[in-house]
Amino acid sequence: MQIEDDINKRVTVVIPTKNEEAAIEKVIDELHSFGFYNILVVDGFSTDNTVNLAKKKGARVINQLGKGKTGALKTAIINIDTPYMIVIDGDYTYDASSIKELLKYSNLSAQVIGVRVPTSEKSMSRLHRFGNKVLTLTFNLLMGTKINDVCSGLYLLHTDIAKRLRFEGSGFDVEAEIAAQVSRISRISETKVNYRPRLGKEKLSTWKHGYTILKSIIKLGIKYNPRRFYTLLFIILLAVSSAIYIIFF
Ligand SMILES: Nc1nc2c(ncn2[C@@H]2O[C@H](COP(=O)(O)OP(=O)(O)OP(=O)(O)O)[C@@H](O)[C@H]2O)c(=O)[nH]1
Ligand SMILES: [Mg+2]
Repeated sequence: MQIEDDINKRVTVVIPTKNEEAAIEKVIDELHSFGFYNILVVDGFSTDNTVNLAKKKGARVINQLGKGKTGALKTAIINIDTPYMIVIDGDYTYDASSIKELLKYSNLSAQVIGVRVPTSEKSMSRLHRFGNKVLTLTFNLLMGTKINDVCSGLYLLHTDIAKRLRFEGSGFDVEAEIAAQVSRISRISETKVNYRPRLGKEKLSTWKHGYTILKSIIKLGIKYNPRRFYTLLFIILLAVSSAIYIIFF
């Protein structure tokens, strides 16, 4: 009991939700079973029963300010006073037992990312896996990082660092926006976590959202590591013009 009290004074578990009535109770139950009771559900004006179900399970529920998942996280950050926050999706894809793994690295880094290991083809299609690889590779190239899953929805943040972050995006690019800023001011650690099939209706369109996130990552590269971006651009242009010169002259 003492251990549980300690953990709940140190950690707030943030669940952004938008129409997750099929999953939210199971997510909260599972968090409870691992001793996490300090739960903040930030709802994006769900039109289903998500809010009532979360409240019934004893979670603190607030409405988000601003747009998309970014708005939800901005709202969470200003409402948290524990030293650490854990962000976890409300669709039952992440296993609450993984949070203890993230906490093992909390002294080492300002952010600890749960690198998704799909438990089956249903958790993540091949196309989705490939898309994630492309996004993470582009992020690493532009930011000079060595992250393995920049789009993961399960991560730990030091709240004091989170309160220093600034957000301009509005949706599914929020994870890249966080990692881009944290990588400039502190360290990021990672640990592998199971990724289960989601409960409830899928919201993400692999192509549409993948393309939007890719554009955001390029913008983040220009904003947070401009020297690296323009050096890479210079090298690419030099290589292309050299190739043209060799072929045609
Ligand atoms: N508060 C809030 N939460 C959101 C919003 N959009 C999505 N979410 C939640 O953010 C989490 C991640 O969104 P998902 O729809 O699961 O996105 P995903 O995991 O990338 O994609 P799929 O699971 O494949 O649909 C879930 O808990 C959603 O309910 C929003 O606009 N506001
Ligand atoms: Mg999901």
